[in-house]
Amino acid sequence: MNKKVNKIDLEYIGYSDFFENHYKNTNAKNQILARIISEHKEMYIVRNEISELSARITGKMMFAALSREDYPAVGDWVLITVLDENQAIIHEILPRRTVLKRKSANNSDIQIIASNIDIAFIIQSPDRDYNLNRFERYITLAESENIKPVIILNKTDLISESDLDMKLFEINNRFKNIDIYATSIITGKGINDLIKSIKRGLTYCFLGSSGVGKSSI
Ligand SMILES: Nc1nc2c(ncn2[C@@H]2O[C@H](COP(=O)(O)OP(=O)(O)OP(=O)(O)O)[C@@H](O)[C@H]2O)c(=O)[nH]1
Ligand SMILES: [Mg+2]
Repeated sequence: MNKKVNKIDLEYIGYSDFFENHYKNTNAKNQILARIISEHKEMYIVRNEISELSARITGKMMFAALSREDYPAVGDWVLITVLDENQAIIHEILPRRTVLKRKSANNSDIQIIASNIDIAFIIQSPDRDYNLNRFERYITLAESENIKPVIILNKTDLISESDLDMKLFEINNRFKNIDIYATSIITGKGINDLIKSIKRGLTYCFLGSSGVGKSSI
């Protein structure tokens, strides 16, 4: 699984003083830093300066875990030891700077959507349950965690100029200090502006219903 990756600095994938201050206080002998980039059944993919590895948590961590929040989540900075060129062991999760959570389907446990996010792109499209209250719920979720919300109205090719103007007016009017991008992957509208807004070293996520264009963008 050791995917060939370019050597990078940890800052490039979001490492900052916040994590460094915690890292300094761990007694991490022989353990190195990595970031969780995806989660599979009891297995994680972690990334550091030089590689991507599959990783599992230690038995100790598993037995000590009281809830979902004690397990690694996508976005976490963790301390690992490397077993071989493909595998690593996760020993510890550094404190999370921000956490996006939701109640799981059966309402009994908290699910972590992602951690250590700086900016949330909150995306809707006119053909998929477009609704200002939905923007509001996601904005509240982000802001409650000190994550900066940014609105994307995608698939602008599906509506007329005047309908678009009206929607942008009502979004602007309701969410006064929030940046808004009107995009279309068909015409390319707004995509360059969106890309230009993205800053190296910050972590972004997309929040929105199925089919609004998160993967496409
Ligand atoms: N007309 C139009 N279609 C779009 C646009 N962006 C995405 N689509 C289409 O909308 C459909 C859904 O897009 P996805 O990117 O898969 O949506 P998603 O938000 O990732 O959906 P989930 O992964 O199910 O959450 C696809 O068929 C895309 O081609 C757009 O700007 N205009
Ligand atoms: Mg998708």
